[in-house]
Amino acid sequence: MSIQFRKTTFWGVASDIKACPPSDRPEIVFSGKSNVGKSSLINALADNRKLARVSATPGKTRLVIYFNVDDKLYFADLPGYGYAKAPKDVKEKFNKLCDQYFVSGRKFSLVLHLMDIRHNPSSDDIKMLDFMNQSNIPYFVVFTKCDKLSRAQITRQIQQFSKVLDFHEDAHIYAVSADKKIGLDDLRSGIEEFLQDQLTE
Ligand SMILES: Nc1nc2c(ncn2[C@@H]2O[C@H](COP(=O)(O)OP(=O)(O)O)[C@@H](O)[C@H]2O)c(=O)[nH]1
Ligand SMILES: [Mg+2]
Repeated sequence: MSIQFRKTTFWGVASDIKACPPSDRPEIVFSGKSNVGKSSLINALADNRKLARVSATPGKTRLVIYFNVDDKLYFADLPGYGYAKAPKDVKEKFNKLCDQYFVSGRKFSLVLHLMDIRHNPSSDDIKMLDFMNQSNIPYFVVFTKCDKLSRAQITRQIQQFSKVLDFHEDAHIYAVSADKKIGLDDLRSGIEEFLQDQLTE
């Protein structure tokens, strides 16, 4: 069976955990700090520029946004953490929702943790990776905006990150560009393969 990523539609927004859709299919969570390229990656995977609103203003995504992928799985676009510009109370609300999501016992299949290939990991990235390692949460690491560097630089950055970050041995690592459509098929296949036993039809 294969997933038609092009058949991705907006499902809705959840302002708290109770408003999330029923856990009736595998859920893929997009995590990573604001502006790392979560919405752009969702659009790129779905090959639909208009799907998730891509925002140039950090911290605009305030809720969990759900997408229905081919009636087979959900994409969950989590509010990014580390909002440099958001007021403190807003920041706390985002973080609370984000935390709530991960400790709610809500079933999700896989986290795609996004990091900008050009930037050093933030302390939130390190915390998130530690948390997922300790909680046995399956995740892939997705380096974004790879159009900004040469192939050699990308390889060097990934080697460097792998030295300083504690990636789980099962965590696949991808280098993508939503803008230049680099690495998208690899990521789609990785998701499909990962979900093979969880998809019913
Ligand atoms: N050069 C480049 N810019 C990107 C890429 N993906 C996203 N961006 C830009 O990064 C900014 C934030 O993207 P967005 O998807 O809204 O990030 P989000 O906050 O994580 O959802 C926007 O200005 C995008 O155009 C990419 O692959 N390459
Ligand atoms: Mg976004």
